[in-house]
Amino acid sequence: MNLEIGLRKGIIKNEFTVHYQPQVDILSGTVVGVEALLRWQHPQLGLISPAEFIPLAEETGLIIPIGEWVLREACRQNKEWQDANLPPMRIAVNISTRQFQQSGFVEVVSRALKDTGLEPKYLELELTESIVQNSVHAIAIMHKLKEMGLFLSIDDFGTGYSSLSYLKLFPIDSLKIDQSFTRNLMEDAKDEALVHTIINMAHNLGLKVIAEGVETGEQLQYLLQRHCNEAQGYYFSKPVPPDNISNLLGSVS
Ligand code: G
Ligand code: G
Ligand code: MN
Ligand code: NA
Repeated sequence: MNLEIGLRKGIIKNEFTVHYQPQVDILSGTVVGVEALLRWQHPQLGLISPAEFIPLAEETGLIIPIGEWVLREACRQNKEWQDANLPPMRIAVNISTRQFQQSGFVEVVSRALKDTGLEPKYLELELTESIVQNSVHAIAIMHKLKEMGLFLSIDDFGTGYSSLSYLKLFPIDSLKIDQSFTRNLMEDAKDEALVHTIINMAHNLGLKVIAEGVETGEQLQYLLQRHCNEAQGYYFSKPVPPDNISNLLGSVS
């Protein structure tokens, strides 16, 4: 099968869905956000992971319509949860650098918020370090998004090729510690040192910090002792369809 043709058809035929993974405030144990994670339900091949099709979507530019669809769907879903009187929380959407750099990205975001009625403070954009390319443009866009009231974070922190100097320049709110550091936290002294150091660095810069890929109570306990703010991972829940989220709200730990 030609994946690109499949992707184009998938957009038209509505084959995409979004799953959601809770993000938990470590001190209170409450869900304070969810990350939107795209899923492709292919008619023949079944569920295809974004890891398999996002790179192609980026190369072909199809990430622009797909990314806009995810953004709108996530905003719509969060507003629906709020209208159903679930506790208000942030929804985090992954943004490809290519999508971020398209002209009119700020307008795409503001239209999604306006059309769905979601308040900007309940929308988080997860950006990656590759955004540092063309950083003058990126910083200007980030400032516009911050003025609108959005929450901005750096995803997969520490796995890109960038220098740390961008941390002084980017108007961001939080760092997401990549799961490759969290995974062997309790067994590998170097991973432990990196996680500890990222938490302290984030706090010294006035940023929040969230650990991804938390799978065990021991990892969570460690993160609590180190004052990491939030955690996300299979320990709490894998990404689930939207209907399952209401069961997870409130206290999960
Ligand atoms: O959800 P995991 O479930 O398999 O996601 C795999 C990868 O795909 C992760 O790196 C994740 O950030 C990325 N991803 C998931 N959903 C989206 C999306 O809507 N847009 C972009 N750009 N990346 C996504
Ligand atoms: O790049 P990004 O951080 O957006 O990727 C999120 C990816 O991590 C998704 O593929 C999601 O399914 C996966 N994921 C989330 N929690 C865990 C976890 O606890 N362990 C592992 N191995 N993967 C996880
Ligand atoms: Mn992410
Ligand atoms: Na990550």
